[in-house]
Amino acid sequence: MTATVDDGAGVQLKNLVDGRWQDGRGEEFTSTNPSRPDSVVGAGALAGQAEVDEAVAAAARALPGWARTPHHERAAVLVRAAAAVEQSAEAWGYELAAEEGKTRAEGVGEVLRAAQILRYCAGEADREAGEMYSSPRRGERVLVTRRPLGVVGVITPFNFPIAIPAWKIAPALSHGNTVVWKPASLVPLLAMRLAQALQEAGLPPGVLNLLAGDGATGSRLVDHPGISGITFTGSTGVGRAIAASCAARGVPVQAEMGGKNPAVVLADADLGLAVEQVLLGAFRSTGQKCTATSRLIVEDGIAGEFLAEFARRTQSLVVGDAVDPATQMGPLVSASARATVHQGIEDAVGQGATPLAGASPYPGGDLAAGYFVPPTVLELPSTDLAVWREELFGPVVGVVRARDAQEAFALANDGEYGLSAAVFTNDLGRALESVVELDVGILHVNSETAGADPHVPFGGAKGSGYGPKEQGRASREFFTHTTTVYLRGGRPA
Ligand code: UN1
Repeated sequence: MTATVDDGAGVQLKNLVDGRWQDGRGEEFTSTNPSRPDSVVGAGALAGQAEVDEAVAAAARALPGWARTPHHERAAVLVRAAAAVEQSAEAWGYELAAEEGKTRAEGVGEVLRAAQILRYCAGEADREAGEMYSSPRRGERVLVTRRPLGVVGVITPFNFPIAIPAWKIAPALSHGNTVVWKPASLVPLLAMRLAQALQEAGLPPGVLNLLAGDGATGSRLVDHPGISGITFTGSTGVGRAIAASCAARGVPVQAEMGGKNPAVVLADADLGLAVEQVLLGAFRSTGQKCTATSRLIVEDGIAGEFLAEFARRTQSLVVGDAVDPATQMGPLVSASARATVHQGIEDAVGQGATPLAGASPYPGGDLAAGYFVPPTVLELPSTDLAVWREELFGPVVGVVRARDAQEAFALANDGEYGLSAAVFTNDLGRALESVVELDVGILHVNSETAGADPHVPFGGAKGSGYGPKEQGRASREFFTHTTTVYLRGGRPA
């Protein structure tokens, strides 16, 4: 019988190298359920250093064949994988909730999103086209065509165990690259599920290689001379270190990093809508999204009314086991994440922040046994506090009040990140003003800060992003490079 995430021993984890599923040769490890930390979800062994070399070598061998495979055939693999992923949405959504801690509904939604991304990228492969230019010289045309980057190293975070890998791996494959993928070691099971779906959909051996690993595995991959590019999502510190190391060797990097995303609620906003949306932005996925709302800027005139309702709704969120359908917010992913968030709240309160909701750790019972932190709203005495400036990656929102829209936009821009922002207003002029004023990669007018559609660019300004953006046509800028072909033929000039 096949093991399940609820058996106790966990699902047996394997690596994929050169088309073969094999046990890792490094340290043994397990992934556990953050709602019930004594329950093992997956068990296996990390890839050793030699396996990184083997996987890169396999990807390099597979590259010429895959790069020359017609786009339509590459697309067909992604379409078949999308169907398999979609069919598994309920089962894998459950596993995702058990492994990562987001709610089951969010888990199922994320698996479906991965299927949607695979389909979108298949369509892009089918639409692949070059450009033809005229030439200043007689008898000549100039063709611009695209070639794959090569062997791409893919390093993905724990918080979207299948959607983020899909939006990196699918465009890599559709554009003819081969991949060595190291997912976060906290979520190896969902990584294995996606790799299995792609493999079974007909990828030739070596086109996609999966290695369970830790930071050392990631470094080995980043520094590997056989890698032609790295796409990474994670913290700004790690992203910048990767960018520096790759820049020294002239290797392109696509890094999607931290966020400290503001929601700005202006006095003319629909307050009911704003409360709903800020709740989603702040507390879905337990705030563990680089796009989560962690700063709230409220215009003075409506601050009292808005904050009272927002705090009331925050307190009434149902926090519990991620797989329980009644749960509205699950746990954080790990004990260390919980300790960091607790510390961040304690420091803020110590520096004069006023809790409007949450803040105190759960005293006992199931919530204290799991990695749960109450959804927390803190009104801040100043914008100097770390909770306003630094990414905490948890269900914590810092609030400040603004005199008017101008001050609100200035507060929103204050800081080193620029991933996403939300502005709540019914005034078109102010909405348009926010488009000009806010230095962000993603702006939501009257919707929450999180979310990313597969057909439009995703990525941030300032410390939030480095290199070409992800998703949509934008991802082509990273996963391909152009060859400009001067074509002279016919009668000489
Ligand atoms: C989303 O907002 O739905 O790591 C996606 C992250 C982002 C993805 C956010 N790269 O949270």
